[in-house]
Amino acid sequence: MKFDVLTLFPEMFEPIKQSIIGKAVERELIDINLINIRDFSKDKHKKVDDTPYGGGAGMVMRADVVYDAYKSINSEDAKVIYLTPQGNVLNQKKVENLSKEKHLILLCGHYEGIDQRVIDKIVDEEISIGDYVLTGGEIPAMVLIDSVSRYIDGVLSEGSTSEESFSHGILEYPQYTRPEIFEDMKVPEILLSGHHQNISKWREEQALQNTKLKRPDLLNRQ
Ligand code: 58G
Repeated sequence: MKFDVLTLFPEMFEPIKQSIIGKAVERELIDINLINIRDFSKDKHKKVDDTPYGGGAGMVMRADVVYDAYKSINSEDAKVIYLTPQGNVLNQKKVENLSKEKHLILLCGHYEGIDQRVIDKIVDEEISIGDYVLTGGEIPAMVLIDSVSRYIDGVLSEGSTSEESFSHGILEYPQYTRPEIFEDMKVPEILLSGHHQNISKWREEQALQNTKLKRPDLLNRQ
């Protein structure tokens, strides 16, 4: 999977080069290419934004600069996504479907957003990571890269995405590891029994109870 990211702040993507995603990049399972939109400003002051037509607060990213940055990418067979609070809200099903694409171009806005004309011209889908406003699309882009990359073959250990929370539409069962006793609290006896059938049954019950308690809304969905 290739991710091209159009952003004014490529340095913001340093954290995603850590841990599991960093390893996946090293192993060439995924490729994350950062394009600095500012490099495409023709202005001597490298300006990328301007005041909104019609008035109002803040600055708007210029259509021509964003378009020139986009045109520097080979976008054949790429899906272009604009991260915006106005987009379709991301969920696990959507993440799984996006992981089937070969090439995603992620457009990150800042300030009051991007001139609508370039959005209309190049964007295939608008996606939001939840109903709140952020200062930029960079964190949502990282959320998308992280969640989608987990579905790329080889990124996680075998079975990690099919077994997990949300793939069955309910929450996870609780996990325990050593020590067997922590601050007077014992690990549930059944997990030490070695009886795999009973353990599976217990975990299913725990997952269902957990969901009823914490996210009852997930159980009333079709
Ligand atoms: C209104 C406000 C429209 C994604 C800001 C457009 C991006 C939240 C999300 C914007 C974002 C989300 C400018 C800053 C998009 C632009 C960006 N905020 N919920 N902010 O996924």
